[in-house]
Amino acid sequence: MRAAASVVPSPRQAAWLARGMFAFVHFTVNTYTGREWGTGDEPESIFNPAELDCDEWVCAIKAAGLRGLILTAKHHDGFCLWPSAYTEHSVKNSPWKNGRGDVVREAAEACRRGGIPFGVYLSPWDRNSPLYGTDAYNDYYCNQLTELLTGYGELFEVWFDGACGEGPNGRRQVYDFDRYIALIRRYQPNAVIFNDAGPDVRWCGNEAGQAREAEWSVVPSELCFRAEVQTGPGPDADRASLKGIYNSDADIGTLPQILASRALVFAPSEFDMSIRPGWFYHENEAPHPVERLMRAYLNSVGGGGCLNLNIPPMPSGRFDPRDVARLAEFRRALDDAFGAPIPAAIDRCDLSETQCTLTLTLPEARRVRYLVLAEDLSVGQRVERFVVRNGSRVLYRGTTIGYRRICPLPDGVSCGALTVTITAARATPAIREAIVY
Ligand code: FUL
Repeated sequence: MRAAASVVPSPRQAAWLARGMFAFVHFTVNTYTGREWGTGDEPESIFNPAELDCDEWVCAIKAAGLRGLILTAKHHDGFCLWPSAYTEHSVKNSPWKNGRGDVVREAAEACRRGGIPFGVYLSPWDRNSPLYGTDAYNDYYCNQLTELLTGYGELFEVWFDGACGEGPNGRRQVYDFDRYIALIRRYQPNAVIFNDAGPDVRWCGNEAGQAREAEWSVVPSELCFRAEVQTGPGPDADRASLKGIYNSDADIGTLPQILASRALVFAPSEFDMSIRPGWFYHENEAPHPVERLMRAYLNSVGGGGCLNLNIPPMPSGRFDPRDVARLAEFRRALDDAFGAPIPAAIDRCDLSETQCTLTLTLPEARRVRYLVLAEDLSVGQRVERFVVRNGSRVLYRGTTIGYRRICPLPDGVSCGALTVTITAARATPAIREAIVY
């Protein structure tokens, strides 16, 4: 338990957590065919974003409060949005800018101008490369990764899709993730790496912005086996086996698992979802209502992870005005909810080594909507259970806090004081923030 309570984020993970939310941009030949997964034999001639304006992307993204952009430099269809030297299947053989365009460069530069960090998605699954399914494909992939890691300035995240389907010759590939990761550490030591198995950031397990009840950032190494091990085996490790545990399981990082694990790692959740039903642009799809985006925010950022919200460009290369309007509306909803904290005096009373009560006294009785709690993760994630009350009325019951927990309070509740009682923790709770809205 003590060991579990002292597993901590790396500096790059801590910086990533502080980002809160950022944008995904899914763009490739699918934008022109209407598919979600390209087949790999799309002609390069269909890619022609005549009105591409990445400054407009960045502007819409920033207006929503998103702090970063991850571009699909290559999706499963294998088409490269930059003129890779290792394939002909790229922008260089498209009519766009007479084959002299580079979407990755334009996006990276627009991010730099706009002051937000840039990241890349490079699909390991490649339905175009004739090398796919052979050892030579890993060289090909590493060459492309190196082009991206060395040619476009600093990257804040590299996104490894776990999808592993068949290539053009019907074969599957054994991905050499250790080699890919070593390249990233060498050229972009500050970038976090997203993958099902870590090392830095794990998939939340769904594409709907849904958090589990307890969203631990401290998880068994059996789940994120590429992350750095920080403890020895739990007391039940010899009797139990966590083989087969996966990101979409309901239970991740709870006590029985911690006790049964071989070792623990720090790997927070990334919640990837699209503003629309599809990851790629389809004209007949509409953006989700703002309530759905808010719900995803409360679950993800409010569940101790980061939200990665996809906005797919249209064939012209621009964002759909409906998406831009929805992003602005999302920002207004966030400002309305979290724009004005109510100053509160905080009193802490320790009940035992692992239990305490925080009393938050407001200047006067006010209508409150949210309580936001945060742990000091530099000493480890500790809180397992807590309850929020106004007098004797229970307003919220929670499990983990982690980097941040947003507690929505019952509609219209008015109070002059709130108490937060931490009823179970793995060590003395270290609360960094308790803010009322
Ligand atoms: C999945 C892919 O298959 C989807 O097309 C999309 O890129 C999503 C973010 O990841 O694994």
